Amino acid sequence: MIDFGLMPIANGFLSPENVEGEDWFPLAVVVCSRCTMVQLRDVIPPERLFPADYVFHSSTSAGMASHFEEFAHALLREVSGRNDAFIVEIGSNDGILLRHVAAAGIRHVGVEPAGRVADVARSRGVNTESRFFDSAVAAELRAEHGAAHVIVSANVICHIAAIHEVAAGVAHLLHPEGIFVFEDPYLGDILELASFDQMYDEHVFYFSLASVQYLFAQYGLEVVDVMRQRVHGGSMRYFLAHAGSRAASDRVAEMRAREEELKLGSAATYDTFRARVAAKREALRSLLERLRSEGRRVVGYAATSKSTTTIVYCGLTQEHLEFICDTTPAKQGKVSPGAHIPVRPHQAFVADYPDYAVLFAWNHLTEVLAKEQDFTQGGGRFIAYVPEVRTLDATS
Ligand code: DWN
Repeated sequence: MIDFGLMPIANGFLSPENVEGEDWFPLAVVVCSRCTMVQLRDVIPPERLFPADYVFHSSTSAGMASHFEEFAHALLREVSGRNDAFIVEIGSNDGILLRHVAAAGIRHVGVEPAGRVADVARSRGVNTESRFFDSAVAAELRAEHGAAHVIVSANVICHIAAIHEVAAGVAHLLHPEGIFVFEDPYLGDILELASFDQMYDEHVFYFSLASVQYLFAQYGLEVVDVMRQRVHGGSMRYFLAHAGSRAASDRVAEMRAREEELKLGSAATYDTFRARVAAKREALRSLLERLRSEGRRVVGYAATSKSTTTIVYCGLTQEHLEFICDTTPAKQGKVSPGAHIPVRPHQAFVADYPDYAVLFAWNHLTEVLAKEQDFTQGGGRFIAYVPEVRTLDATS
């Protein structure tokens, strides 16, 4: 579908003294002709991508904190009235969701392999096991705690190359009347927005309803509802249950009909996507080249995972971006993967506003614009590249 060539590890922020010998891996996304699953052609072992000191903390965005609070309360309503309720989260990160379940006194386990974020979750009262979820872990959890009434996962299932292990584990662990709810970036939105930067080593799968139905049906699980979500540039929340245990909402058939219109099985769909992505690369590069020739100061705003694909694919260097500001302490003082652009604290941005800031956290646009009014009202401009390359004015 699209071949980005070689890429460094998307979240592999490096100390400046360690840039020699950085590893590069092929990044190409392909489409299964049988089930239309869009997925990475080559995968990197998860231990390499999610080490103990993995740098992404879910709680870095206020918008995401309130999204997960609402999500947790919806799940709590699902189990209300059950005094034996048991909720499992796959990839619970720093406990952004499960802390609300813990606060409600509901039995729960978060399965989170990355040790540092798991410790943050524990400090918030979340029962956390630092392991990769698979069918063996599912069997152990069921033996120890009983079947789960809710299994939940957000922005995690699409990261797990061993997806059949996950599906088998969920089918085994899920209570006969239980619900498995997960959300991930939605292929329909990625194609519509040409958000090519969602494509990086951690995102193994780019789900559609069709591909999710095909996959989980092999394990006796059926999609009974879907809900579109605005987060992360457009996501889909899928609700699955043991086949025949719940009636499917009309939304499932409606969404399938919309996907037929998207022509996810047609090569022409991906040809269009590839052409739009290539045009965006040229537009972003030429805008930044022009600003450089005019002597404008430009920085990157947020050292997101997505920024690695954008920076490397578009051939951006410190000549284009003086630095990237980011609020995550573990990224500050490091350099970006591949291009080795310095990552500085947010204070570096505020202390000496640049003329322009490339918004790598475009999925948090509303939150960022609300908190950066001093920058925009002082004449500073954000540059966005999703859905198209453009300079945002102060009222965007
Ligand atoms: O799937 C994934 C998603 C959910 O989160 C992961 N594979 C990793 C991660 O992706 P990302 O890094 O692209 O996520 P975000 O939420 O778009 O960006 C987070 C980064 O942006 C953090 O380093 C913090 C930074 N940030 C910032 O510096 N200022 C974020 C916001 C909102 C800000 O105002």
